[in-house]
This record gives sequence, C-alpha cells and structure tokens, in this order.
Amino acid sequence: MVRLSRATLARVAPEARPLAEPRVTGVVHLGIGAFHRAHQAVYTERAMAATGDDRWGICGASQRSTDVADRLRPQDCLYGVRAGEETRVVGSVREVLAPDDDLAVRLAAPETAVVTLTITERAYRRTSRPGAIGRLVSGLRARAAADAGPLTVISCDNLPGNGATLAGLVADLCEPPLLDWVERNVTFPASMVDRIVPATTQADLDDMAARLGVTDLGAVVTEPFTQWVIEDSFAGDRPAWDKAGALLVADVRPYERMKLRLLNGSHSAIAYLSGATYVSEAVRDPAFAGFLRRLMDEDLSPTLGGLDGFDLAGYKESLLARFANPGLRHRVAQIAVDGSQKLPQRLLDPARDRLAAGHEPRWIALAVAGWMRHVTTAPDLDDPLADRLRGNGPSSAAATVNRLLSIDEIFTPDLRENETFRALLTDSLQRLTTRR
Ligand code: CS2
Repeated sequence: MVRLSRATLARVAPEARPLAEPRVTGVVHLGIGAFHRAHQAVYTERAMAATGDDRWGICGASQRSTDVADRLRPQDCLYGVRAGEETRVVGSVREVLAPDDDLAVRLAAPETAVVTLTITERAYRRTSRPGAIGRLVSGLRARAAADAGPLTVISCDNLPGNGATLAGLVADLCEPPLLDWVERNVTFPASMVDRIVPATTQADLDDMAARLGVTDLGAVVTEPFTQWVIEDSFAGDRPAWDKAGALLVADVRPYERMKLRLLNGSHSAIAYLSGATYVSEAVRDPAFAGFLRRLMDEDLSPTLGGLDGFDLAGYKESLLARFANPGLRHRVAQIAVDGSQKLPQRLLDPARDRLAAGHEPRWIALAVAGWMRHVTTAPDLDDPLADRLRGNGPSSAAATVNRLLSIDEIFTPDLRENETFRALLTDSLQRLTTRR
C-alpha cells in the first residue's frame, strides 16, 4: 500500500482530507507525541479552517528520539486521527524537528507567535531543566537577539498552575538582560488540556491504513471528547482557537483542579489499584466503579471550588463513561509511569485539603497505598525517582510507608507528619499486600 503524503492524498476519501493547508509556520510545539497530534494540532487546524487564516502551521519538536520525525517526514507531516468512528487526516503540522535539529532558529522567526509544550510532568523537575526547558530558553535568547517580537508560551502539561510554573523555571535559567526581555515580551498563560490518547499500536496503524487506503505511520487513536481551557493572556497574535472549541478564560484554576483531581486522580487510582490491563476493563467491574465513585464523591469533589453552576455530577458520570469506552485500548501501565511526578497534584493536594477540613481521605489513601505497592513491587519501574522508590527488598507496611513518606520531592512536611494520613496509608497498604 502507498504511504500517506500530499501526493497520495487524492486516494483518501474527500471527507477525511485535511481541513486546512497552512502556508506559514506560526506555532512551535515542544514534545510532538500522540497527545499533541490528537489535541492542540487538531484545534489549530480547525481554527485555520474556521477563519481561513493560514499562518498557523506547526513546527513540532521531539525531545528524546527521532521516531516521530522518521514517521512523519516521509508523509509531509500528514497523519490520521481517529476519534470514535470519525477518521480524518490532519494538516496543521508542517515540520518535525528531531532532538538534534535547530529549534532556536524557529523560535527566533518573527512569524512564530506561539509556543506550546507537552513535555510531561517530569520535564518540570528542577533537575530536568537542561532538557526541553533549556531548549526553550536557548530559543528565547535567539529570539531576543533577533528582536523578533512578542511570544506566547503555553504549557499543556497536567500540572497545577502550569503557566506560572514554566515561567518560574524559565526565569531561573535567564541572565538579567534576557530576563528583562522575557518579562517585556513573553507571556505564559496557564492551560487545561483534556483528551484521552492511548499509545498507538500496530493494530491501530493497520486499522488506519484500512480506513484511509494509504499507510500512515503517524496515526493516532483517541476519544471523541476534547477540551482545552486557556488563560486569555496572549503576548501577540494567536490562532483562533476559540473558533475551534477552546475556551479562553480569565482564570483556568477551577477547571484545572477539577480535571487534575477527578480525571487524572481517578486514572492514577485505576493504574495502581485495579489490576486490569485496560482502563475500560477496570471500570466495567461494578465494585471498582463503585470505589471510583466514592473516591470522587467523598474525597475529591469536596476539594473543588469556583465551579458555581457547573454540573459536577454530570462531569463525574461523563468521566466514568469516557473511561468505559470499549473503543479505547488505554493501558493502565501507560498511566502508571512517573507516579512520583503525578501523585502530588492528583491525589496528595486533595488529601491535604480533606485533612485540613477534618476529614479522613480514606479512598485517596487507598490509591496512594496502591502506588506504594506498585513502586516497591513493579519489576520495571518507570519513574525518575525509581532508585529511591524501590527500596531494598521486603519490609513491613509501616516501614514502607515511613520510608516513602520521607521523600520530600513527593510528600510535603505537613502530610508526612500527619498521623491520620500515615495510619490510613499503613492500614491500606497492609490490606493490599495481605490480600494478594
Ligand atoms: C493520564 C493522562 O497518563 C496519564 O497520566 O492520566 O494522560 C490523561 O489520559 C489525560 O490527561 C487526559 O486528558
């Protein structure tokens, strides 16, 4: 079968062809994985289609491997997205840079007005800054030198206050004249992104080829649902994302907290407690779905505020329905990765809120204990703190809880010293380990 490309696009059904063909690269994206291709790239294409403004082609950069560049370059950066039964080739990506390619030159180009990032939680650790954030700062330095104009830099990672966090890490790496320039020319809006995007499998590629009639090695499978809430603080021009379904708001925090805690918190609980291979399998078990409901209703929802008039009950039901989607082969192992970087905002912040309000967050404690069991027993633990998490062989539940609670990159002193939380964790871990 021939490969997807501009030249072979005529073989693709008209309704599955790209909505837009950008003429200029106006967006640079760091971390061009499946999530970006199924989320921001789709919004950007829709924005161009809605307005006819074709200046928003994307230059996507990979951080660690040449894999995406190798897959997309022979396809003129075209790739298919299947969401439910709808399949379409997306045309917003114009260029893919491999880790060693020159990103700074793109960031210094005057037509670049927006940078988006999906570099995962671990890239925001202070010790990770030579990575993606270091590359971003080199680009900002080149842009300042070229006096190429204002720039909006949007973190699309699942962290609370992702914009301010990124701004802080960038500032730490800037020398004073550059820092001045950044303060005058660059904004870092916060954003909340949501779309479940499982890692693409060979079966997905085969299915995409059957649907498109051409081979597509960059294909992504996702769910119909998609959401993007962006803080409306742009330094200059931007794609008309608001015309493509994104919500531009003054304060992202209520959305971000709701999503990080209810969706991502539940995801992590599924990853560490369900024992299932796929998310959908876990939530089809009525007992496990019952646990998720109680986790959300009793421990997570009470910590959410600023959502007046929002249908929280409906949101929670929709999450369970999204998790149950049998068309998504979403492996729990994909979610279990990098727990040390995910737990604080997903489960520990709400635990702290509940404890401060005088309640026992027992369902959160059970999920955190599930993570403790995972990090001490998983044969191939994938986490930047793996060496410290693993421990040295079998130990009592109390000893494991004490040892892990002492890791201050994960647990703040107030949680570590909270006897109620410690007891809940020890009791839960005890029960989880004797049950097996
Ligand atoms: C997941 C997220 O892998 C994970 O940690 O919880 O990637 C989740 O699927 C997305 O945030 C959904 O928007």
